Amino acid sequence: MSNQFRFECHQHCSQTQARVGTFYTPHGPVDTPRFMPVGTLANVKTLTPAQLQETGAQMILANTYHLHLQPGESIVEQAGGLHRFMSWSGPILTDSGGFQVFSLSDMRSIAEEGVSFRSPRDGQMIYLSPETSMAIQNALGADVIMAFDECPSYPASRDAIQAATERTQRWLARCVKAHDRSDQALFGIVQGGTFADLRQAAARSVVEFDLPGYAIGGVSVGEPPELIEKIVKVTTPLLPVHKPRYLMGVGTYREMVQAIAAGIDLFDCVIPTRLARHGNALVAGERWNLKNNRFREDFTPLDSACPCYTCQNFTRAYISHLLRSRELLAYTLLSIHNITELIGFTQRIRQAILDDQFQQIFGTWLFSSDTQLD
Ligand code: PRF
Ligand code: ZN
Repeated sequence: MSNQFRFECHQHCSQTQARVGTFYTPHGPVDTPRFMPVGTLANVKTLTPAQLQETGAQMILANTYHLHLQPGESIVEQAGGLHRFMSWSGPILTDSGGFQVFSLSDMRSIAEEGVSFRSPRDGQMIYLSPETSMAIQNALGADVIMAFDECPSYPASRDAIQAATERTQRWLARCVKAHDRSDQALFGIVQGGTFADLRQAAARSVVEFDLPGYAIGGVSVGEPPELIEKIVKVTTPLLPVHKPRYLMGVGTYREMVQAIAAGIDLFDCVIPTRLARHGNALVAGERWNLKNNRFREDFTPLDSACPCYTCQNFTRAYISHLLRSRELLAYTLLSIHNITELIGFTQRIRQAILDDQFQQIFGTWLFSSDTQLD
């Protein structure tokens, strides 16, 4: 298994902890650092796999929580697994359901054994635990599966964060035991809130499981954004150099640059597709709403430097017209651009690290604030 999921480090930045690598999976390599688009319900909203591939996407995400509720993992398994079900031949990662249960459901109970909640879909009671999450993810068949964790909300008391972090550790031991497929890589998740010592204790114990990759969870949950960098910086030095590192749920420009400088390799975020559904394009580091009057007669591409299908073929005026007319093509065109833009951003960072120009080119994003961790 270690060979199937090896992570090769090609280059280290001479001024930061940034690195360039390749993470190998049974469905192909992932060149890092890299942004991963989110395909919650076995599709990246409004895109066909061919369109998605053209954005530069390599590994994409899907969600245990959503797929368990609908259509249920047995249907995906009968289809031959997620790759065949959704016709995506590249690498796939499934999140464990932990985070989604805590953020999306009407909770019934959280106990040592697992979590019970009411399905927002039909009110049915659902139970998730380390064992059921592993069984579901084994059935879905993604290349990378995530440990079932407890992501504490922000703010919470130190005692509450410590309890959730320690439970996440005990749950990891159960995940490792229950995980049943050697062709799937199980990643552990470091929790610990904004407490440096809890993060470090969690990192030390997660690493003891000698897993094929590690994630940092529990960030971007409402804390001041400048704390993300601090959390990452106290955690990555304790993670092995030769394993991929994934910062969960982060995908804004500044946070990605800062996390890459601290040694993170993988990111995911719903931002590009969610912004698209609200009529927004990511251009020049800004969010533009294409419904705005100023675009009605603007016959230039969204971003004339962008290689995406949208920018090569359509104008701002056309996209503005589609949005005003509520035409569905608008969302496809904006999603293509936004995903291409964020993946391209991480690809430009990758090239800059290879050329040892990372600090020089992206240094303006690397301001450090004075806010301290607890
Ligand atoms: N845990 C899991 N998935 C996640 C998170 C987490 O803490 C986050 C936090 N930003 C996003 N997705 N399992
Ligand atoms: Zn574009």
